Amino acid sequence: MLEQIAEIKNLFNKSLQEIKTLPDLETEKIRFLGRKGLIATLFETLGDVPQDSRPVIGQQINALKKEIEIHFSELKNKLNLLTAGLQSVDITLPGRALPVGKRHPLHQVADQIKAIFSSMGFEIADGPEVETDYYNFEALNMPRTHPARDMQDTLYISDNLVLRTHTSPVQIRVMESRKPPIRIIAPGRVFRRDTPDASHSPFFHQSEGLVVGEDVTFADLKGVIESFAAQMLGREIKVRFRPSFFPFTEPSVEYDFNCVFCKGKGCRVCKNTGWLEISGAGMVHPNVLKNVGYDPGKISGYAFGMGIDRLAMLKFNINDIRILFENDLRFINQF
Ligand code: 2NM
Repeated sequence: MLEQIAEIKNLFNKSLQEIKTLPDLETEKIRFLGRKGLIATLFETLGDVPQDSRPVIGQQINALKKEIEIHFSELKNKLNLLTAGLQSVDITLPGRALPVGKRHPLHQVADQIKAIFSSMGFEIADGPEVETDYYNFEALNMPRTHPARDMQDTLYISDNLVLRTHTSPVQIRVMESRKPPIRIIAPGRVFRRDTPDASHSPFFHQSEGLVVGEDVTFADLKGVIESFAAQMLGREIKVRFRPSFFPFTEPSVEYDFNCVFCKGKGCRVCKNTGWLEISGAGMVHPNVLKNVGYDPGKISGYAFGMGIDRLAMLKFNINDIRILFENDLRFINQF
């Protein structure tokens, strides 16, 4: 009799391993606990057991019955959850990666410019894209007769309002609102009346810089531009300054970096000169300082421009400015 009990216990343990679905469970439940099931049969044979050992054997059969009932009941709960789809997820599997957007290449370059100048103590300034004639031209010593003010080059909103052609108006607004010392860069979108082609777009991005205070010199400007070039494009990049003219700076320069493609040896991109034109810079014109209420006898300053699109094109070897603005994912996903 004890052997029979042990055998049914074994059968039950095997059965537990094999039950995978609720119908399996029902079948097995009937096999063990049904009216004509294995446990019922055990109870029936209890009559053949000698009288004095019946209570002990009976207890053992009852204990096995309880055990089987508890296990079946637990298994039933588990299978119910599985069919409800709850624990059907294997929580040990690694999660599915969510598609995450990326910074546009222009933003990556703008972020880098901001980080480099921030590390040199510059603040980031911004201002409106629609500007008055005064902030975009007049305050910058660009008289009414200046060719840049021609309808051919500037997008006019009305007689007095333009889409800013540079971010210099931001610098004027900051100078008007504070006393020196000032050290800012003004990154942002600017607009020109141009027909798009590989090197022209009616809007593009600039980051101009401005430092004003007592004893600010042209040497400071050179040092800051050189440090920027080294951090942006590498230590080996040299900087060259050439005399130029802007109405808002005197003296004015244009500055070039060593060609990033041939490192100055000469190649197709730099037309064998070894140099790439970057932008312009200079000492802020005394008239501009006067316009914002500074005394040019006490205060001096330098300003510089830089094209964010142009730097992005150099950095990522892009030969057409228009693809920066088309938002074609086949292009953007490469960065
Ligand atoms: C350039 C080149 C040279 C410039 C000047 C000023 C201001 F407001 F201080 F007068 N802001 N930016 C400047 C000077 C910009 O871009 C090619």
